[in-house]
Amino acid sequence: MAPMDSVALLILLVALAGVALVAVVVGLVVTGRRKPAPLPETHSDVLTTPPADPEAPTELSAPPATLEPEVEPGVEEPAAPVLERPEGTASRLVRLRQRLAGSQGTLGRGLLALLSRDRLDEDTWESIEDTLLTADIGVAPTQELVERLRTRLRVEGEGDPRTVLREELVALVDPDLDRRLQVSGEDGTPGVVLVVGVNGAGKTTTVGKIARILVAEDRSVVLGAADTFRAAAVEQLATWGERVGVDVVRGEEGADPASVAFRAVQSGTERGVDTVLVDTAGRLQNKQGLMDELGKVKRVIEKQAPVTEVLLVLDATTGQNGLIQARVFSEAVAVTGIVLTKLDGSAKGGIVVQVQRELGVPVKLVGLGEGPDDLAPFDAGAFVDALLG
Ligand SMILES: Nc1nc2c(ncn2[C@@H]2O[C@H](COP(=O)(O)OP(=O)(O)O)[C@@H](O)[C@H]2O)c(=O)[nH]1
Ligand SMILES: [Mg+2]
Repeated sequence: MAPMDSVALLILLVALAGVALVAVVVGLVVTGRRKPAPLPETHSDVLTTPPADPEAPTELSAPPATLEPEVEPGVEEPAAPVLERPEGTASRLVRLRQRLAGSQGTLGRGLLALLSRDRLDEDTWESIEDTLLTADIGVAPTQELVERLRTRLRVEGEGDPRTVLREELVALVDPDLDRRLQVSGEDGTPGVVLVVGVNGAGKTTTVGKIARILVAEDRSVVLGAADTFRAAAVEQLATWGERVGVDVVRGEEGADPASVAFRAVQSGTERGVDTVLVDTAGRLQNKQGLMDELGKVKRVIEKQAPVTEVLLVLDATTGQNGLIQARVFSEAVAVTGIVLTKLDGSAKGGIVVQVQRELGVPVKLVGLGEGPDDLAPFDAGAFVDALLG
């Protein structure tokens, strides 16, 4: 090879290397830069009353777009998560009502078929009673309902069984209960929602789902991972938070749950967020232990801000067992609302009636699936319409 050729080849190689380097750097910058997070849709306040002070300047009240850490061009970083946009209220409700009708429809259809028979004889009334009991409505409410239906359909001879059944079921579920979630605080403190219930009921999932709804309504949220019993529980909550850009206050595995709850509310208060959601452990070792632990969590939180809502999460598929557990929890801490989860996997929607009676507290939310947006506010009329199809 002639010397001139070698020089030319060298120059060519250097040039190629330069082009490759530039390409790599540009590639890094481009892939490192994330799409701006979509702004959450704003929605009617299905769940909530307006935030206490929407003007309060806070880190978290800014739209999620600003929550993304800045990326220095060319500096390698693990791919940052793109914030999810929680589903809007309108489509969520349409979707979840269909799912509710899917899981509970057989109950309503069964009742309607029985009530539409030409002759409402004793056998038919017995079948109606069985159908109601199977759906976990409970003995006393079943008897009341059957009595009312008998009177109206047989004695008074009212015409349309569907209309009568609808009215009586709605009355049983009680449309007058206040089912709004208290997610706002007063006097500059955040609303504090404490979530309790046995292991596996769906507490952590529900906290995550509520956070998404609040984010979709442009509210600022902090999560407290006060289930310090298992490290996995903290990670599970952290994942829910990360997906929508909500910060999670956590402690070491085995840390005092009350101290984590305290720090979460402290952090939320300092930042002026709208709502702090506190997840708890569901160990039901014994009643005294549970009372001590939950009582302490609540007391410690209330050194800073009142707990505005205590939600008891109850798995709808657990029937009587779930009710017994619910009673224990409601004795340990003053429950203000019930979240009935896994209604998608159970035809026993009648548990709504029973648990409200047992605890004297309204069902405020229902879980209808494992998806991140499968949580709906409970509404008596909509619920009964889903039953009746
Ligand atoms: N099908 C269904 N599964 C649910 C629902 N809510 C929670 N789960 C599931 O129940 C399991 C336990 O939930 P988790 O939130 O960890 O319960 P925790 O122990 O009370 O915190 C998880 O696999 C959830 O996906 C629901 O409404 N429907
Ligand atoms: Mg949990």
